[in-house]
Amino acid sequence: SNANNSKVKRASAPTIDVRSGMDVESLKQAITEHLFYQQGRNIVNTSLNDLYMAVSHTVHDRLLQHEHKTMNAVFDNNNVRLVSYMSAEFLMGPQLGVNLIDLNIMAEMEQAVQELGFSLNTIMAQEEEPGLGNGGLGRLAACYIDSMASQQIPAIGYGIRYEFGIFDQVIRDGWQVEITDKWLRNGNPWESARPELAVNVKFGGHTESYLDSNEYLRYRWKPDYMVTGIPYDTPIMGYKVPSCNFLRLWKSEAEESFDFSSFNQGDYYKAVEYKVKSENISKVLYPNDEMLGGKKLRLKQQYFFVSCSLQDMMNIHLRFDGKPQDFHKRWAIQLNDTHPSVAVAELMRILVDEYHVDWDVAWHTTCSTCSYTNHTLLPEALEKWPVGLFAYLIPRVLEIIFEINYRFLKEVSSRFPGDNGKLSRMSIIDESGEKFVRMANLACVGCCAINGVAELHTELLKQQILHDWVEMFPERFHNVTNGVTPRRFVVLSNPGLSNLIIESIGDKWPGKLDELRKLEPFADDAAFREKFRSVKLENKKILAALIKERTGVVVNPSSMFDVQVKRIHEYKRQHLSVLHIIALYLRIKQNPDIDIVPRTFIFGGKAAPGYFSAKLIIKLINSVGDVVNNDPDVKDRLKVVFFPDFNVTNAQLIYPAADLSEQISTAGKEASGTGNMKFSMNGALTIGTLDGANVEIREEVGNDNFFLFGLTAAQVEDAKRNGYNPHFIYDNNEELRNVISMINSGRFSNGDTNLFKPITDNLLWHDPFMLMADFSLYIACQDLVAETWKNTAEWNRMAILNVARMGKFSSDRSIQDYCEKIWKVKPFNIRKA
Ligand code: AZC
Repeated sequence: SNANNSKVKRASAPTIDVRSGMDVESLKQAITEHLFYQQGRNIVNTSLNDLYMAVSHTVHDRLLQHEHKTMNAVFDNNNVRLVSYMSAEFLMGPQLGVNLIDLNIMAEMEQAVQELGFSLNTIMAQEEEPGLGNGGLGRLAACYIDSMASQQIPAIGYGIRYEFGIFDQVIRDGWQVEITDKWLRNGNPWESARPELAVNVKFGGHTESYLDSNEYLRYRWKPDYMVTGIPYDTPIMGYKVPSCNFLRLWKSEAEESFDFSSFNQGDYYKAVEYKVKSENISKVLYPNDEMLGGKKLRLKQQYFFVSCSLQDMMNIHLRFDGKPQDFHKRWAIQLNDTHPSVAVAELMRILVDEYHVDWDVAWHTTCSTCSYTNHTLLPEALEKWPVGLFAYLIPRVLEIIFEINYRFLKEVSSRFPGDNGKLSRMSIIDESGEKFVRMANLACVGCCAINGVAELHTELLKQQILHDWVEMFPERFHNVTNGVTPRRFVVLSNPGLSNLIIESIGDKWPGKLDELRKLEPFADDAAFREKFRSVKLENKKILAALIKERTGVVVNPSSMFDVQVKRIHEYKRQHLSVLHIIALYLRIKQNPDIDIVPRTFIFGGKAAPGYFSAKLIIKLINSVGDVVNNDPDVKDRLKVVFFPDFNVTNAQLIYPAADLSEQISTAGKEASGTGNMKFSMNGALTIGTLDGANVEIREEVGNDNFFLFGLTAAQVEDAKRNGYNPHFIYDNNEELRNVISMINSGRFSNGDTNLFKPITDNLLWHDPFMLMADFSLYIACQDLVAETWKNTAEWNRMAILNVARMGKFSSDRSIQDYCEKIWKVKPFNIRKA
């Protein structure tokens, strides 16, 4: 009755709540106050960045309220198992937009900002994204912490607060140039430092044994020096639920700012050097994707963040009144690839050395806590570290690894007597030459679950690199197919499509993506198809303007946008698409009046700074673009664009504007791919091989709605076994010969016939990724794509069906799989707690 009365009577202004109010007036007031009290500015003299900071702080306040309530509810409940997602990379992307969506205040904030005289889009564009990851692996971690919050799974993401994230890419004269990513330069409104939760990590020195008060033989580590880890927390809000988790990233600092002994001896430089050395650990993200570094600093980073995180988790566990050996009842750790796999040994060290838990009990605890996700079959990505480096940096951890290995190999010999091959393959130590610690083996020994990231990938893992492990521990193996968050990659990135879907089937789908099935009937509705087409066209116009601004190239928004964006790598075969472009160009040159579907080829992606071939592929794309884009015979029917600095911010503008998604890796090489999912969700059709998650995407959308080509993984292996001869294929395919000759003629390199030789020679004489074998199949499939494009109704029908059938690829589903198969964790509803 009271509520009824207030409805009728409320004539006066609503009460303003600056810290948590979600209405327009409260938001306006909060922004104005933050602007003044944190940035020292007024609305009339504010810079765009100050305004961005004030808006973000306003949102951050609201997140903190939810985080506080969530953590109180979780910590009040002694039976909750938490997930610890450990990852050296979190490719977060900009935070403001998704947080507004999760809090469900996008419209209110838009209005608040507008009434203050600004535009929310401009403010959002001001954000410098935290690019703390390389590619798929780091972005997956970001999608998963989003979905864990949305599924109300209590979880902490643990990683490194790199001062410099992935480099910014600029293109000069067609070549990639790397620029330092100073993402923190204008301040980061989303994080809070928690110096009171700092922990110390040991490095160097030696170990010694001693007898404890019960006369037990124990070991202790006398380090050379210690480094302090300071945690920085970022709230991770669930989508339209009250749960809010957080990401905890560690920054390294010197344990004391001065080493007084050195200082007293007059060696001031040495004292400061120690400070620099400590701070260097979290300085910069290594930019290698799918390539092991072998660098000392990289191993220090790994051990640093793993040790900080485990100590922090133990502190939390003890605060719950847990016993050290019950650690696994409190925590489920997911190791994102082998980068954090030293956790297996470090957790043993903490339990055995610091809490004096018996080895066997500690081993049970450790194995029950940890699980490992593998992300690649590429042999060059399997991490191994020289034993000498381990001994030098973390001697006690190496001793523990030796002990784990000794006990494990005894078990292998008793299970497979006389099988020495197995022993040497499964040993954590590679003793075939210089000795190495094999991180994947350490992970497989110490984890109760091991998973691949797509069905095909998991099968190939079991058949190939982890075959011995399946024989030993079949029950440990699982598949969890990757997923992506539709909040960021549809709702935020593609408002036009989102609104169209909401008009048609309601607004439940972003949190329950299977609902998209209800769109299926609309594929046959001409009026809907027309609206769908016009949303896509609007997105393409936005991207076209951006392309003009960033590259100077003018593209036609009604041409087919044929897009390949991902890290540049030979196995991903960006150069296969280049061969196709040149084939089309040749067709035009041979017959300028040929009827050809206008296409805009858009590439984007970074190459590892030391990866020569990948950088040359970037140069090739730009060089082909220079010729094709400016040849009057082409009459603007083909355009080639290299969109510089592909990152999450740019990705959000590219996926919604794509017509065709290129997923053309050599079958068996791409573990899953996740860009493939983002494209389909935004209504692009895929041209792809039977690789990674493409297989499952095709299964879901239907064979007729997917352009398949190329050898299968099994055929690739067969061809290799039977002596693959790329030159033979070249000799027998005229179009292919003409394409390669055109490159070698210097046509794309101002007459320089050597520039691209490394690429063409490699294709003709080695071709490890089988471009020659797939060339004619790819061209034929692209011709079919062009034919289909001519039938607009049919194309859009297929595209709508793609959107409608993408439910499986929400990261919410992936997280549900992890919870059921691996973590044995259930959603924790804080309202009911
Ligand atoms: C990637 C895989 O290449 C990609 O196929 C997969 O989708 C993604 O992980 C997420 O599982 N691997 C990496 O990015 N690997 C590294 C070391 O960066």
